Amino acid sequence: MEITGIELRRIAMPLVAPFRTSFGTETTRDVLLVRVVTPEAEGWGECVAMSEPLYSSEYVDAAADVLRRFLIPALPRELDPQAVGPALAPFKGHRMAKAALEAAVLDASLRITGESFARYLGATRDRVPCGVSVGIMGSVAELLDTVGAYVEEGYVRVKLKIGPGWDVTPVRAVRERFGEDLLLQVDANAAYTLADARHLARLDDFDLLLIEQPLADDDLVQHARLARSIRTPICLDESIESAAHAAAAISLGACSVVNIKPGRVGGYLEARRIHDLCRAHGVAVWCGGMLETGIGRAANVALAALPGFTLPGDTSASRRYFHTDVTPPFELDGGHLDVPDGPGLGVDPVPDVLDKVTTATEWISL
Ligand code: OSB
Ligand code: MG
Repeated sequence: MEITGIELRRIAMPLVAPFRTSFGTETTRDVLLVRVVTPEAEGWGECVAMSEPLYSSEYVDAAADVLRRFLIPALPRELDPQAVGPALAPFKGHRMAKAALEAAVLDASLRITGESFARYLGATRDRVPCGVSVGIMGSVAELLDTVGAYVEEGYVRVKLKIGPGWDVTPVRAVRERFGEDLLLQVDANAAYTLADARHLARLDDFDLLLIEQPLADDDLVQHARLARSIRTPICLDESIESAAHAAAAISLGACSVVNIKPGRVGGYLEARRIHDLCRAHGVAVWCGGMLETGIGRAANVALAALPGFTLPGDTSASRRYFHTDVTPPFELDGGHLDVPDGPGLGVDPVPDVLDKVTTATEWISL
């Protein structure tokens, strides 16, 4: 099956509430969607790059640029998901852009063969337990209200965003209010240095599942040192951009858990390789999120259904992010999301909704 063309579509999705991390505040999710068109089916991919290069070096305008200038021209015309990674490999980095293109090819191809993402990737479950990522708030009172509402909705695990000045106090308050049974973890988004090791060790009192990315992205050796000086397990997010990075982190002892985000690592196939590697080494993984719309969420939920995903992910329901999602909403049922089982992503964008949020489209003929 030949690809006839590719659409780059930019959408603006207002968030239900601002999302604050140690690196910035997001109020509208600026998303690049990739649509691969063939005579028989089309496929969608969501690029998880954010509007500014604060989480990683990628950002939406750069992703669109590298896609139109380099990645799309290098894409094999024949629709073959396995061929995408090798064809794009000569171009360094830009993993989020590559991941979106590969996901769209994969979706189109699976819609033709009738297989779901979950089945193709090797999922072993039909529903996945869901956690929620809670941003930095203006006050502890506001945080407790927000966490309380999520617990009420059924989320089985809570992740608190932390940073210098917002760590021990909010974590203690949440632990005291919601009790020792709440599955609780924190995410620093690289906001600390090894000089903060003694301070971070204070979090050991709160029986956290893990601390995510305490130190800088390129500090694997320092993460290994930190891992030896605190009891809380270290999970890496930003540091792991490939299976090779995961292998290095594991052999250094830099982490005992990995947050897998398909966009960050260049796609669902590389994400599966990281899953396989971690599973073989007894390293737990869970599926991270980048405030995706229903398009990216559908694929993430499929990935999260693989057997090595032994911890609840940041795969929250649509309403945690948006009043109106671009697909039919993902809804929590007893703290779980159902894994789509239709062909490809198993969900379709709703044309009217999509048109309303679209800010630009660009058609590239192949
Ligand atoms: O570090 O995991 C992160 C969102 C945007 C960028 C980075 C991160 C996050 C989240 C939210 O924590 C996860 C989600 O609910 O999608
Ligand atoms: Mg993170």
